[in-house]
Amino acid sequence: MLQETALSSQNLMQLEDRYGAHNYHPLPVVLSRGQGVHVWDAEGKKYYDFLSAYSAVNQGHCHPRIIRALTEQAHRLTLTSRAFYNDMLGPFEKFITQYFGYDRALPMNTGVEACETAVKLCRKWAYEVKGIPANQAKIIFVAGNFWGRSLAAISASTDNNTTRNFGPYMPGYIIIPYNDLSALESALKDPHVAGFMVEPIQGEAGVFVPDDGYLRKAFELCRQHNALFIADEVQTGIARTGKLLACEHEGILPDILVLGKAISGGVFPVSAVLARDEIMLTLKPGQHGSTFGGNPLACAVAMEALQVVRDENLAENADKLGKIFRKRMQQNLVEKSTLVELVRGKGLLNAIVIDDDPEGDTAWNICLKLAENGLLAKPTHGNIIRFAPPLVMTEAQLNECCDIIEEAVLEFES
Ligand code: IF1
Repeated sequence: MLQETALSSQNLMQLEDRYGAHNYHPLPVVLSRGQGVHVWDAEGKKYYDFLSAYSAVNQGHCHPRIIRALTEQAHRLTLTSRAFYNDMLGPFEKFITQYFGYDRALPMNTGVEACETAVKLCRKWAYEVKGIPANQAKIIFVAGNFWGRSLAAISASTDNNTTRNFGPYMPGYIIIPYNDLSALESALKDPHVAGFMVEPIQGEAGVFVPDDGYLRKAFELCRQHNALFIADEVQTGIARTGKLLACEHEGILPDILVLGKAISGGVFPVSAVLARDEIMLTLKPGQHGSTFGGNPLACAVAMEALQVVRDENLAENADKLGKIFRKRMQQNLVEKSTLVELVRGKGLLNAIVIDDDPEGDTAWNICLKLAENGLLAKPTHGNIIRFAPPLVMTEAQLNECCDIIEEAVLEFES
């Protein structure tokens, strides 16, 4: 095994190509170390990370406090299953419910599992509390949503590449346009609707920020129609958008909150669903679970990772740096270059849109240039480049990164 670490980036990419499934198209960079806002490749070249593992490493790579919590717990107890109690789960559940203001938490592992848990909980509540007839419950989703790769998740997808040749799909879903309150209002008139699940800012779709007031009004419409408002904050949560939760920008607390990614600082897969008693207590023993969900290692890591977010004021930092980032991109790219159509986002979840077809390769080539110049970002949907650095970045670092981005993009100006 030791000799594997000595392989070149080229060799390592060949190994993945030869022995792995071809379900990804990564940038040709092989990472072997990370610390804070930086990662290093197999040859030792240093980069700023502007993806943060899709917002999982908000606290920065290998945060010393989180790694210490991980290793200390790993030496003591890692997994018991939920067949027995463990001495970390209760403290974690108390901690996370108080942290976010809910009655109860249900820990899972990945984001998709937590989202699916939310869908199951919503259906259970629909039958046992709202009184929808058996097997008739419907859940509303919006076009462009992304919540993972399971069959239940892709059944809600409107992206052909995600869904094609994986049918048949899960019934009981209604898909409406995003950021469209009248579509929501008419969909909610169906008395069999149990809930509405939404990302406060659509991540995978290309960092789409809805109109101010959309989430608040959607929440109120759900309340009026006795449907649950479910927020998928797997990507937007944990300080990414400049508040602990993106829903806080609109002063709402979702009926069901779904968290993943950065609740562990990206150290370990941890996800959770939070809800009030009335919803969560519809689940009885044997009706949901997971071997790894709520394991002591995950609990120790997540408590420390959430504490770091608070102690290091990461929400405030994301808010401050995000404003600087968008201002610079607006002034130095959108207004000066014909290539960049716009910049959008909240906090440190941002994207620029390149004036090119979605099939074009300008955004990809810009990302290759950025990598060469020491900054890692990834295009999405062909012509959108997402910029989401770890939230532990300093203002000086952010300005240096803006220099790198501006310089690289302007080279493509024809
Ligand atoms: C991949 C993008 C991000 C998510 C929201 C649930 C999940 C995700 C809002 C599921 C996951 C990922 C997964 C990752 C790529 C990615 C992504 F590229 F698709 F656009 F983040 F922006 N809800 N997002 O964004 O969480 O089960 O993956 O832990 O490679 O599929 P998971």
